[in-house]
Amino acid sequence: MRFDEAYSGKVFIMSNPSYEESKAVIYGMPMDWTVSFRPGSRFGPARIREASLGLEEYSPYMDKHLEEVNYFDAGDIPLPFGNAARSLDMVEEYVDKLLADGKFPLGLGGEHLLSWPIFKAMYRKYPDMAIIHMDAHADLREQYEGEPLSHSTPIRKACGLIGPENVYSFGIRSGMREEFQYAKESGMHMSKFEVARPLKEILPSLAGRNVYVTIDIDVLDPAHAPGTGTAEAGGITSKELLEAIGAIAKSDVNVIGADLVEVAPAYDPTEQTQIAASKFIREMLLGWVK
Ligand SMILES: [Mn+2]
Repeated sequence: MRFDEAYSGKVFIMSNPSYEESKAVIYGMPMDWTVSFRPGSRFGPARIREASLGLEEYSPYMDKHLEEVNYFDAGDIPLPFGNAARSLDMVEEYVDKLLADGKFPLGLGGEHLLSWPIFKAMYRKYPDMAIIHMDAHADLREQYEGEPLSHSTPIRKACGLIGPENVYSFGIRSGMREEFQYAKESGMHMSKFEVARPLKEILPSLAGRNVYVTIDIDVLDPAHAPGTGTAEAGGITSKELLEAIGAIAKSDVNVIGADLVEVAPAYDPTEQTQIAASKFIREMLLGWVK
């Protein structure tokens, strides 16, 4: 006999073993090839799954139990080390398949550039989509040291793809002057420093819209999430991020998919970063998969 994999720490807690029956699919993207500072987020997905073992399956925030959501954990996409372009193609192809099968894609990073191929796949299916982005960094660079495939560029690429007026960034507290200028002039929305309050103000205007949500764990203060490559002082609490996830769940937006990126476990011997991340994933499953 084999013991229950749903409680093994190898898959996210309480995952359904059947892909076919699942509504949502958790998939890992173990890539950190383009990061500008400290690598290590390739180990994020595995550590988040492991940390999920410590979670309660019931959420008092959502008043829901994980058994009420049918999700499958696909494991990690076997991305080729060092080859960013081919890794991104593989992610795009994989998310295309999830969408063709009617699944809600829930991605675990890995670095933030991985959201770019996901945006492209989502946009093919949902040409009216908007993006909600929570992050310490604007990620609005066109390139980093001449390299357009960098984890500092995905939101700029998103603006080019779906139109800056459909991109909503929150919690931003770091970037080049040009990135903040672009945010001001392009017509995108950018809330600096805060997340929950401005998000709650914006959500009514997104009612009925298809919205993809990308969360960079470094939106949190390093006190709450030190395990990340480009930690940035002055961030929000994990309580505020939970509040933001809850506000989206209670709103009238239609969440079409999400990712949580940039967890780099090696910088956090207390493991609190992945423990917090696993809780955010639980809340996203309970609140956003309808
Ligand atoms: Mn980012």
